[in-house]
Amino acid sequence: MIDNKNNDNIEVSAETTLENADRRSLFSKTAMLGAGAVLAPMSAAMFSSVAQAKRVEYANSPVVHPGELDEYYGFWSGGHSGEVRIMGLPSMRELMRIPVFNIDSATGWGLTDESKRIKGESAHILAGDSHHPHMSMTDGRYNGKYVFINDKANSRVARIRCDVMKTDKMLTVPNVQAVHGLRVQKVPYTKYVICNGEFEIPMNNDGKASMEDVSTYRSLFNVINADTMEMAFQVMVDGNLDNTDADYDGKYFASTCYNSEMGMSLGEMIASERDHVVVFSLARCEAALKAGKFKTYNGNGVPVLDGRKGSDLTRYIPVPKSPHGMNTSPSGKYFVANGKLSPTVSIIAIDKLDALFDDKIKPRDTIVAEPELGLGPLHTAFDNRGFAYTTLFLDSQIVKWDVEEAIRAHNGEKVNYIKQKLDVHYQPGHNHTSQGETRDADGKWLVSLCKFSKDRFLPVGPLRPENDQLIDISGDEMKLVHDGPTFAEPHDCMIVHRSKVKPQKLWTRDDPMFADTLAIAKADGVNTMIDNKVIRDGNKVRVYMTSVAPVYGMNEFRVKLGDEVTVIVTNLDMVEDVTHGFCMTNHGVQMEIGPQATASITFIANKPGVQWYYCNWFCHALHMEMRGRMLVEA
Ligand code: K7E
Ligand code: CUA
Repeated sequence: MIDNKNNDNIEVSAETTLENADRRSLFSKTAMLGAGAVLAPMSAAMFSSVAQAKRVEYANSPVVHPGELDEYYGFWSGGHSGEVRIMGLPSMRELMRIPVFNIDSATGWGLTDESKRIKGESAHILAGDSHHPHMSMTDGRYNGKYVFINDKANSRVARIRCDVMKTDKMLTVPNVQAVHGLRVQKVPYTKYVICNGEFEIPMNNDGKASMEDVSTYRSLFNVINADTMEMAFQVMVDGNLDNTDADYDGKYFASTCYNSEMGMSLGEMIASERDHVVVFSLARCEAALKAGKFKTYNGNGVPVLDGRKGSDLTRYIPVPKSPHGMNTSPSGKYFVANGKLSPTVSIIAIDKLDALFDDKIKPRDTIVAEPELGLGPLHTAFDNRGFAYTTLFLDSQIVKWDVEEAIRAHNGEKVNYIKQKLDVHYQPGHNHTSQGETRDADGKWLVSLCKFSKDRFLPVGPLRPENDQLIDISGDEMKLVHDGPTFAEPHDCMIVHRSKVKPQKLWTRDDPMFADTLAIAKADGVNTMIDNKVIRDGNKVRVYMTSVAPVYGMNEFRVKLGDEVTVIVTNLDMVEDVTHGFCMTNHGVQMEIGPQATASITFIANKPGVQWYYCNWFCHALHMEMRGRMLVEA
């Protein structure tokens, strides 16, 4: 828990606006030219030269004109909206929403048969809390295949296919509660997705084991096979787990722990001066797994390795109390644990971890600096010039600092490693640089995901948007260039150059997303590309229809009251962007059918009489006429 102690006393004067911030820097430059100039009234010519100077001052242009395309894809978590959003950068335009853990009436996500199959055992859960979207990598670089994201609320991890930008797998992680920090293995490729079980629970959490004896509670580190999206193994730890990241050698994962006390109340959780970072050796974990050195719990058969203190699978590095973010520098040299309650970050030298695991050095010997940055450091991002950018939640600032200089200062040299502090608005959580979690960090853009927007936008009632701010980091100084209101609550994001992502324009006819539906059609003897047919199977009715703008292949079909009706629509349009919908009026039935896709939805025909269905995705001048009747016999 962080006390927003400066919420109330933040003065939002004109000083904090972009224009005035620039004017402020202009004044200081003018002052260097001569004090007299500062006092002279500004002429129109001077103003226009200010505008000129401002234009050239941005090495990066944040302006994307109408019709122009952005240079980067941003993948934003939707927080407790449960979704993922695709942003264009630098325009900060929202390009698309990908429903994941939420339900979505536009696309039918969570309603269609296909999405329910993907959601599997958690299909009945209609809510989620997405935090950390991260793309699959090859050799420490984004490979454009998948984005993975966690659902803290329901302990799930989902995978999004980047060729179609749809969720294609979902897994409920067993034996844990609240899956929080999530990252991917970076090197040699994303074989594993790693994520943290945050809340501590009894290992056999069946209500029969003691629920009072807190010493039996555990948190688990979770390793998921990225390809199959099945559990590979879990590692039991001491303390709880918060955020995590992987190295660039394919050897180590590191996670922060804010509750080494295993406290059950706030006071207990923040009692000790130090918590820790736990480092996992992948090779040792895989060897233990192979050797069968694991147990299983709750009857699910998932192997759980013992990585508690004293185990050779892990090492515990004490750091100042209640660390939060964990970020690997793109040089591959450091893990940075962000202090949260401590004004410091702890820099762990990854090249010392071999010695630590061989017990040649002590855990604290891996810490090469613990620079003091400001109040409430939560997350750190990096550029390609050796600078790090850390969010200061309590100070409402981003601090830019030099990693190597911080290490030199730690070794006694007199260097000021802090380069700049930039006000952001307000209370930033995550930040992210363009490609900054990969070897391709390019030092162009930084996004600060601010939790509060307060006075930055027109008031919209007690519930306000968050504020995602775009900052140009390409020059010597960070420059705030854009305020972007967002709905609850992008925790984290990632920024990928557009050259890495190659989305399809149409669906492929045998796409795995609806392969099961096509198999059912085949068993019914239906060719979905041609046939418009009703198949009765007891009280189950399958209605197959095609769609070509602006008509369905079937104007009407007849069922009996109480039938379980599955409508399977195939969109025969081959034209980019001609998406059809299917909506059964008064039945809560809605879905999207993309060009060349097949989609299906199942419901009970529980209303007698004439029931109209219609296309709810605008597809044609005669889109209103794209409708038909379900005749329900009483
Ligand atoms: Cu810092 Cu869930 Cu990544 Cu939010 S966590 S800020
Ligand atoms: Cu088809 Cu609207």
